[in-house]
This record gives sequence, structure tokens and C-alpha cells, in this order.
Amino acid sequence: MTTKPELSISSLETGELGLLHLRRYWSKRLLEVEGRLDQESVRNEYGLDFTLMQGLGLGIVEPAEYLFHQRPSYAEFEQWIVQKLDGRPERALAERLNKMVRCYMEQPPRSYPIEEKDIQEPVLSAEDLAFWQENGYVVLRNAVPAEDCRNAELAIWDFLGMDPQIPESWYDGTHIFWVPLFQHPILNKNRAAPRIRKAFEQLWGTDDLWATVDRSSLNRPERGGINISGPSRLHWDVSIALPIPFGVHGLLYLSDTSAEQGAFRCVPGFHHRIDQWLERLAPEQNPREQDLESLGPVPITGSAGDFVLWHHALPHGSGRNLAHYPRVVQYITLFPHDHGIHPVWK
Ligand SMILES: O=C(O)CCC(=O)C(=O)O
Repeated sequence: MTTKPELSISSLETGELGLLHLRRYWSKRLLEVEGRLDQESVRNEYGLDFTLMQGLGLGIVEPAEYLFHQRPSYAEFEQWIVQKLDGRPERALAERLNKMVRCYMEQPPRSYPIEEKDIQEPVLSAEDLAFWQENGYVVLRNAVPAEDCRNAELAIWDFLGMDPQIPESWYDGTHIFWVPLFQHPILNKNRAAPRIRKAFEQLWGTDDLWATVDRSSLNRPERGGINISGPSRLHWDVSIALPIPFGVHGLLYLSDTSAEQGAFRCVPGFHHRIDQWLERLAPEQNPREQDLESLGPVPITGSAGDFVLWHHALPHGSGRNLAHYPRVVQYITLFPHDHGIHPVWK
């Protein structure tokens, strides 16, 4: 039986799982479904909702869909979480999440990247960091063991009901590009890969990071001249209202990826010039609808196990796969709970 929530529920109210903010999150989503959520009044909580869902290991897609379609009671929502995670969140995780919620509510956000933090046992060299500074992207080689990539790739094939050896099976069903497989032990293992964590720590300048539980993608070779390569149009995933706060995104190649195999593409160095570029546009020109291809995107190739990190101010997108084998990718981003979010979407 669905109860009518009130947004009078504070972040400090908990339920059976003892998690701060979770009840308020549930309440907000249900009010949203009914069109009764005052979005403006909760705008500054977006990062908190996001971190809580990612930190729990759920991601943001599945809980929102479940709440939207089922409109459960709070007790039912907690039970759903336990079932999704194959058990209650461990005590140490629950304590870390509760600490994060208090920090989010009580302390001002830090400014990133934090320069002075001394990261032990770095994985990105001084040359890598100089390359990152100049180009806004960098590739961490051998971020994940080959076996873990292979197993993740197989989990994705299995989820899609396709056979990597039988190209006909790649085009049988409804698959386009994205793979909405979130919960899987091997995907979780990759999300916790120590070298990936360390690279993000170096770029953000902190080890207080949370990992996203994001989808994967399988970018098939084009057939019959039809472009089926997902987000091949260059774009940004963040607001490009100025100033754009610092942010890093990442993807893990699960299969070897050549330039013509639908590799990730981005415009190197554009984070240094996006401000001037935006300022030169006339007010009626939508930046997202400009000819971003003319900015000079380059394909970033990699072997299975290589990890691409990019500054979110770079226009980016997948390439068209003109080769013979799909490009398989897992998206993984690590972020601090108080990373900047521009209040205006542009
Ligand atoms: O998969 C890719 O190469 C691009 C992914 C992308 O555009 C995105 O994550 O926003």
C-alpha cells in the first residue's frame, strides 16, 4: 500500500537500514511522479542524491525506474535495495555514507582539483599528468587485468543474448548501443579496480571518492551503411553554463579498439578554450547544435584493459564502427560527493 509522502521528511530520518537521506530521496521521487515536487527547493541536493545512490552500489537509473513504476512504501523500497544488493549494505559502507550525508549538509563544497594532496603510489606519471593538463584526457594502460576485461565482456554478451563468434546474432534483437546491465560481480570488480581508483585520486587530488554504477555499451560494426554507433554526435554530459566546474569521466575498453572500430572521440584541449568559444557564439546560437565536428575530434584507441579519462568540458562521443568486431566498453567514473554542479543547465 503506497503512503502519501510529504517533503517534510528530513535527511536525518532513517528506516530499517539506518541510512541518512534515503527516506527523503524516496519521498522526493514519489512526489516527482505525482508532479508535486518543488524542484527548485531541492536543486542543491542533486549531488547528495547522486552520491547516495552510486555509493550504495545501485546507480541512479534502476532506483528511479523502480520508484517511478512501483511507487512502493518506504519499507518496500528498503527491501528492494537489499534484494538488489544481495544483502544489507555493510556496516562500514553505511557509516561512510552517513558521514558523507552529514558532510554534504554541514560543510561547504571543496574546490577541485585539490592541488596539494600527496597521492601515494601514483599510476599516472609526470608525463601523463602533463599530457592531461594540455589535452584534457589521458589513457591509463593496463588499468584492469585482461581476464577481468574478458569476463566483463562475456557478461555483457550473455546479458544481450548474443554470441561474439556469430555476427548474425549481433543484429538479431533490439540492441542499439547502451547495455543496461548494472549489477554484476565482474562489473563491480572493475569499478573497484585499484589502478582506476588511483588515477581518479590523482586527478581530483583526493582519495575521498565514490564510484558510479553506470551502464556499458556495445558498439557494433555498421551494417548496410546505417550508422548505429550510439552517441556518435559530439556532446557534453554536463551543463556548459560558465564557469564549468572541474569534472572527470572515464571508460574502460573491454575489447581491443582501433581508430575505425568506433573508438571514443574527443576534442583535445578544448577545456582550455571552451569559455572563449562560448562567448563568441551569438545569444540565439545553441552551443550543442553547432558543428562540433569542425573542432577537430580525435579517436582514442586502446587495448582491452586500457582506461580513458577525460575532462567533462571536452566535446566527446563514440566513433562509427567501420571494422569487423564490436567495441565493448564499461563506463566508470569516480567522484567526490561535493563535486561542483552548475545550478543552471545549458
Ligand atoms: O562510448 C563512447 O565512446 C562515448 C560515450 C559518451 O558519449 C558518453 O559517455 O557520454
